This record gives sequence, structure tokens and C-alpha cells, in this order.
Amino acid sequence: MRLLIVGPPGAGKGTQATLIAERIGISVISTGDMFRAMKTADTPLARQVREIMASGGYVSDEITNRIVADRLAEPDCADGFLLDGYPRTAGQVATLDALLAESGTGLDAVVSLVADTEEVVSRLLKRAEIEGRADDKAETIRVRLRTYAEQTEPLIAIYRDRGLLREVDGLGPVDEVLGRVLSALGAPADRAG
Ligand code: B4P
Repeated sequence: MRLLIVGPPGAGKGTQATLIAERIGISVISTGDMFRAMKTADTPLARQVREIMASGGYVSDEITNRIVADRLAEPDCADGFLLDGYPRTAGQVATLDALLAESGTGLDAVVSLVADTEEVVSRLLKRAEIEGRADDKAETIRVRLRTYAEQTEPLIAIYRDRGLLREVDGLGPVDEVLGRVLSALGAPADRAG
């Protein structure tokens, strides 16, 4: 299956992506994780990415599209993948469309995790206490939510119009949310299945 998972910061995209991919047997491609993996590198690109993330903004389409195109070309993505946190801009939607068209494939579904602002802010502030992520400070969370509302939320309509959207309530225990996602995808809810 070729899937996307979208939602506001803190909706649980990363949390669910790992579990969904494990159940379905596909690789997760998380642009957030790929950028965070640059944390320790001391290159101009890594410094630039670190600064953008800490500010709550988006890394440029040029950089993001390039790393995703390289990753999708790897053999483990040939038969399926779950893109977590990409595309986030109209330019990224266009690039993904072109990449899939080149390979003669397309998306099977887009999971939209729905969670209200109060809940996502409280989750991110809690994560700040546990993990100390530079972008989980209260002021940065506000910027991230604004960036999401301006640049990413409008993209959901594109996938709704294409008939690919599966809206899932992201509130409640992680395993319950997973059950809802799997059922929205028509995938078996238990490991044995
Ligand atoms: P991401 O890594 O995608 O991070 P996120 O939106 O904060 O988190 P996510 O929704 O995955 O939440 P999570 O499961 O962790 O992006 C980080 C940054 O990278 C962006 O701001 C941007 O700068 C850059 N970036 C990434 N992709 C980009 C792109 N395509 N273009 C440009 N820039 C890009 O969950 C959050 C917390 O909630 C966790 O602590 C988790 O344990 C908890 N949680 C999860 N599910 C829960 C539940 N059901 N109940 C209670 N808590 C829950």
C-alpha cells in the first residue's frame, strides 16, 4: 500500500505511522525524523535545517523534495510505503504527484488524523518535558500550528477531492486510534490477520 498520514503537529502522526507500517509491512518515511537525524551533523545544510525546525517553520521544498525523492527510490519502497509528515505544502504535493506518475503508481489512501488544538498543545508540552525537543516550546508550538493551518491544512481538500481521504479521530488511547486507522484502511485490526 502507498499511504500518507497527515495532521497537525502533535496529532500523533509519528506514533501511528510506526504502528500502521508494522501491521501492514511497509516502510515509514518520516521527513521530521530524517531532519532530526541531521541533528549531530556539522554541515551548512544541517545547521540550516536545525534553525528552521527550532523556529517552527518548514524546511524548504527544494531540500525536502530532494530527500524524499532519494528515499522513495530505495528498494524497500518499491511495493509500498507510508509517508509521515510529507507532503506539507502545495509544492510538495506537486512533486509527489510527479514522482508517483514517473513510477506509474499512485496513492491508495491518505489518513488524516484529527485532533483539536487544546489536545495537541498539551501533548507537545508534555513531550517537551520528556524529550526536550527544541520545537516543543510554547511559542514555537504556536508558530508550528499557524504554519500548519496556513500551508498544510488546505491540502487535505485536494486528497478529499481525489476520493483518497480517510479521516480518523486521533483522540483517545494510542491502540484505539490505531484500531480506527486500520479499520478506515480496511486492514485487519489484529496481528494474526
Ligand atoms: P514532525 O516530526 O512531523 O513532528 P510533529 O508534527 O510534531 O509530530 P507528530 O504529529 O508526528 O506527533 P507524534 O506522533 O510525535 O515535524 C517536525 C518538524 O520537521 C516540522 O515542524 C518541520 O519544521 C519539519 N518538517 C517535517 N516534515 C517536513 C516537510 N514535509 N516539509 C517541511 N518541513 C518539514 O506525537 C506527539 C506527542 O503526542 C508524542 O509525545 C506522543 O507520545 C503523544 N501522543 C501520540 N498519540 C497520542 C495519543 N493517542 N494520546 C496521547 N498522547 C499521544
